[in-house]
Amino acid sequence: MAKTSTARESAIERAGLSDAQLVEMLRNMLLQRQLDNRGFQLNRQGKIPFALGSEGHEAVQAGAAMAFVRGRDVLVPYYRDLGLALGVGMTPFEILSSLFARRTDRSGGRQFPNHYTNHDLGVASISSIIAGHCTHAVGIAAAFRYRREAGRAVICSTGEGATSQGEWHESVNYAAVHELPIVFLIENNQWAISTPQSMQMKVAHVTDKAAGYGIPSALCDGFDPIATYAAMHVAMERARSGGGPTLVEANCYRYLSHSTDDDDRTYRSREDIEEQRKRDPVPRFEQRLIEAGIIDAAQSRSLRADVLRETNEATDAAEAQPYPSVESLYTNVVAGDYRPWQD
Ligand SMILES: Cc1ncc(C[n+]2csc(CCOP(=O)(O)OP(=O)(O)O)c2C)c(N)n1
Repeated sequence: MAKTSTARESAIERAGLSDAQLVEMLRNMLLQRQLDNRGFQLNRQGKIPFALGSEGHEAVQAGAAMAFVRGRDVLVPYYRDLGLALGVGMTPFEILSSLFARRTDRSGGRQFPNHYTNHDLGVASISSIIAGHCTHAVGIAAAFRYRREAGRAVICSTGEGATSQGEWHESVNYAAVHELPIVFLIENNQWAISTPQSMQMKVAHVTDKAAGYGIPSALCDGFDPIATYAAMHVAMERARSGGGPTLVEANCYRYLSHSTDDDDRTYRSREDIEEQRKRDPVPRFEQRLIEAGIIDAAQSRSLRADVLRETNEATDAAEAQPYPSVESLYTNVVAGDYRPWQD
């Protein structure tokens, strides 16, 4: 028998999210997992040079994306933000065009893989320099303030390793002093390539650093998309309403190697990964929605099939696109016809 909406309300702590939004978050997580694995598969098939893995970050990113208001907010992501990019409206075709380095990529097929961007959706281009993008994010938040564009906020995401970088500290400090509308989202997956958190900082949590800048912080369970959404929603509303920046730390785990170029067997044990796998956010959230009666097992199977079909179609479509033309080599590199190396 179908559960009543009252039964459903009590069956899941939903932070004000509707059934449709909860299912949208699950779909994002399933799509993220599928596309993420596709990147590694294509690399092993020799079809693309490189891919990064965001497996284990699905709940953080699906939750954070739900707190983003399209057409108003700006996302300044980092390279592991596949789910955030998808969650704010980027398509699998755009992501795969980037992985295949095809002309249809938003950067014309000339950016590094996983460096998503979409000006129309408010997704800033990624900086490969760890924490370098935090200064861009703060600049955007400062522009909102300067132009008196109230009700807009910036999400600036990084891993926990990035919080050791000078630019990160300068950015958080500047945003704090000027009370800028920005949320610093830390996706703490415990590793910065081969460096564990214990070798990265002396404090137990990145949120412990917030006091040094005089800003509020929230530590949330990054294996739970609803918990991440709740923390991000409060922080984004604070930023949009003139309350200044917040530091949100979401604990998660990186199940795959740092990238297709990294062999994580050299620095962490298989047992550690197996242990963390027990908390895998994707099947866990799927099960929660089934138990709460929000979807049934058949709907969950059909969501998975749909996501696989969408990924396959996008893969074929992106692979069929042409590479950038040789003539476009200098486009967006230097202005006009100016060639500094020829003068
Ligand atoms: C300034 C700088 N130093 C080093 C690197 C090489 N590098 C790329 S990713 C990375 C690890 C970053 O770890 P973290 O911020 O925790 O994010 P994660 O990759 O774990 O999601 C490093 C050191 C870089 N890109 N930029």
